[in-house]
Amino acid sequence: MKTKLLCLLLVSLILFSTSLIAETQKPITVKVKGLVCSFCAQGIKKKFSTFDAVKSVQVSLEKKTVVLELNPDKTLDDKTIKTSLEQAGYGVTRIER
Ligand SMILES: [Cu+2]
Repeated sequence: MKTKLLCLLLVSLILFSTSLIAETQKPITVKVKGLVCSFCAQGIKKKFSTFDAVKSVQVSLEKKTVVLELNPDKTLDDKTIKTSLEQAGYGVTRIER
């Protein structure tokens, strides 16, 4: 009886996770000016982590990019991204979606 319940739980968990994958949005790539060291990267990561819509933040010092992965059904407009980075002292050269 217990095994059956556990099995049901596992199946629903798998179904749930696949539906999440299906809804995953295309990440936003932001080209950032002034992004030079790991402190910048940490600060930017921290900043975007506070956003409800942001699932994950990846910063590349080599490419000078910030890649934002959004949560399903959430949006983040260019203006918000640009303002946040400018307030932190960086410039935005391009936002790719
Ligand atoms: Cu820095």
